[in-house]
Amino acid sequence: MPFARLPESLNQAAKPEQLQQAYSYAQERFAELGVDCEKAIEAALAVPLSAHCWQADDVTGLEAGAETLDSGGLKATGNYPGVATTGDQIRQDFEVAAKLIPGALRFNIHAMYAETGGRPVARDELDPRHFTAWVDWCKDHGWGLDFNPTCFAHPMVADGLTLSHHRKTVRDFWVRHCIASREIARYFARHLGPSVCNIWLPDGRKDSTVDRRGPRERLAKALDTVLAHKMPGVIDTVESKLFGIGVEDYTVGNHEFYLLYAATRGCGICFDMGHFHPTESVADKISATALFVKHILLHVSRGVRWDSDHVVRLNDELRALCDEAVRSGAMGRLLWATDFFDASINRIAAWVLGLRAVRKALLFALLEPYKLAAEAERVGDGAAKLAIEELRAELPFGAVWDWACHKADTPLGLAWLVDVRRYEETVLSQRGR
Ligand code: RNT
Ligand code: ZN
Repeated sequence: MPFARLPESLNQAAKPEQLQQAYSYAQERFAELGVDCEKAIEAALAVPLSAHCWQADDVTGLEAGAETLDSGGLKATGNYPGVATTGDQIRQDFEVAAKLIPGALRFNIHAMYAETGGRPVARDELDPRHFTAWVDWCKDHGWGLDFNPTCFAHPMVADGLTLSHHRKTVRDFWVRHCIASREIARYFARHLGPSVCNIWLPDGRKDSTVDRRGPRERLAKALDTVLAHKMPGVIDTVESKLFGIGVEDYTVGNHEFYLLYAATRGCGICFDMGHFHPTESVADKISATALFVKHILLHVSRGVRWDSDHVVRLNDELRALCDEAVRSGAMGRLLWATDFFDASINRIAAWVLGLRAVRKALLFALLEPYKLAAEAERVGDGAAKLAIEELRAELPFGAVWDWACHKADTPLGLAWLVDVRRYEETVLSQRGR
């Protein structure tokens, strides 16, 4: 695909003396405000970000005869060439991205990324053997591995319903699939350390739903069966949603349902940034929820007008989310995962952009002169608080970010794009589509 002209200097390594000088100046500026840049960098790089595998293949999965996303209310748009079509390709692609993203990583797969050697295996019969390649690969890289049952893109999604269906055979199938998924996550945990198993399902109705209670009652019961047994090392989370394509009127697992489910059952909750009303702030949910729920999984995403799953950028929402993550003191109980899928640009660039943006926002949050601002708020000096918060936009954040990238042995500025382009020319452009 066409490449825009970029400055030649991109290919050259950053000049260490210049970097060091800029960073020293930044350190002084932040220190005046009581902020330790070294500590902030260390803390920002240590937060494990779980990269979603489905950016590689537009949420297609590896199952023989895969169904389209239509049975799930999700939509990936675009047809940029070079889409990954095998597990090996997804892994190879992410290795390229991972080298360009500073800080700790994990990986996040769905049940539909099982590798069954071309033999169809029913989703309720999946087991750890179908995921050994993922585990070996993560072990090689020192990454944890997270999991998601795939309750969409499947013929057993009947009338748009899975765990909440009125027919027991449908419900039971998905209960078995979700239990199998937790077993798989337990196997990940055994080999790679704690594993998040996140349940999201598309259940809902298109129009003027009459029985809104029945499906919710059935979903609560089905989830209780799924979660009945303790799985050591597995962190169970449930993900709510406002609506999906084709199910605009009613979502069985809405926010209230899952928030209360998690609070009463003691499992974790997942907040996806695209799953709320466009002006509703996920950031503000953190400190409230963390009082009552142990684990909060964040699906970092970017909706444009709707739950469009655009590539994550360092925008106001992301900054607010990370600010609240740090300020709330709940960081140790937050789990970070990305969830977006853009098929219209180089997919590896999409990963790098999104994951770098999350890391950047975390660093930005950790560099907040929080103590000063909080003190101003406490004593009632609203003008000083505003002034301190406004100052954040003027501080030399870029120099600290550059230093963090340098420390983490990853490219600065636009330089990562050089590697992504080279890979597109040599590898992606050779793929069939
Ligand atoms: C769907 C949810 C869910 C999925 C992935 C593929 O709206 O956000 O998390 O995007 O599991
Ligand atoms: Zn999500």
